[in-house]
Amino acid sequence: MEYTVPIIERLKRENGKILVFTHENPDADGIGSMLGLYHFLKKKGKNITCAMKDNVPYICDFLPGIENIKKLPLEENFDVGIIVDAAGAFRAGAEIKAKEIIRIDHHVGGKFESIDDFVNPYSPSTTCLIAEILKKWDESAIDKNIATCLYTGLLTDTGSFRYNNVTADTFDMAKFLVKKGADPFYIAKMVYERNKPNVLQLLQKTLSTLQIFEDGKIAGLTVRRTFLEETHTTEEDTEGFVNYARSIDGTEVGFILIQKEDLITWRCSLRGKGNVDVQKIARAFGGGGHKDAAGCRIVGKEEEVREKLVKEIKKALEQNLVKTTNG
Ligand SMILES: [Mn+2]
Repeated sequence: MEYTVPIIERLKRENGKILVFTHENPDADGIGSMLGLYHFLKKKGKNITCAMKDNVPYICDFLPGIENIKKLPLEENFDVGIIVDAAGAFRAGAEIKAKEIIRIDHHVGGKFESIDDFVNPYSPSTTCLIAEILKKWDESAIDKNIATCLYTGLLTDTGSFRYNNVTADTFDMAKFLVKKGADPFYIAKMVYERNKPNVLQLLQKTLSTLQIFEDGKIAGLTVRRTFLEETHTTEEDTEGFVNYARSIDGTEVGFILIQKEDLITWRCSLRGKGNVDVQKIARAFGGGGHKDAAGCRIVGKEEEVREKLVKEIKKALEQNLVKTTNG
């Protein structure tokens, strides 16, 4: 049966100025989604701009079209703004001047922006959702550049096809994008094998802070501002560090605390191994995310912040224990 997708019909009709944007502290899924959509809409003759608040993380600097990304906030007024890979336009971290906002995303919950939103929390990446939209709109317009942007988000948001968001459909999508020109070896090399020596030094300092709680069920790492200064690195360089906490044998929840510039705000990333819903822990502190990957911000002294967080993780572990014993 033929069906229509509201966001496609909406964008086909739009002849005004379109802004595609993503969340602050952007990752490869946000940027890949933004650029994939940007290239496609440009091909369709649309007046399209893409922008985000922060700098491009260097792992994304190879993505085709990366030089076209503008910096938020923009003075310009747009007819429609499309927020990708975020729970709402508020996640942009900057003012957006658009008459209307539409959201394309795979986060749990989040803000309803428009009747034309395209949201599926079961999708492994937002680039997967973009690929579905573009495939349905005009499969033949998906070229190597678009496929490269979309495959990169799929690769990183699935942890290289290792996370529990991976299904048979994920590989179908990967196959589709590779057939369209994405080069898995090249992309993996660009994303994972361009470490800078000072980033490894930052990792070394970070690993030395490893703390284990609850007989190894919880593992935590800390990045103090001084580490960044001493190694001449930035917060973006801590991307993926939290996975070392999760990777420990027997760990259920891994977390990392990253000290912000003001020294009293801590950005916290949480990673689960399938048994604990870390999104609920993040939500207790006003954050959000997915079942196995979530984040929040906590204000306070380092020890106090860690204590509060560990207490909340323990609570989640206990609740999970009750659930499993009750079947
Ligand atoms: Mn994502």
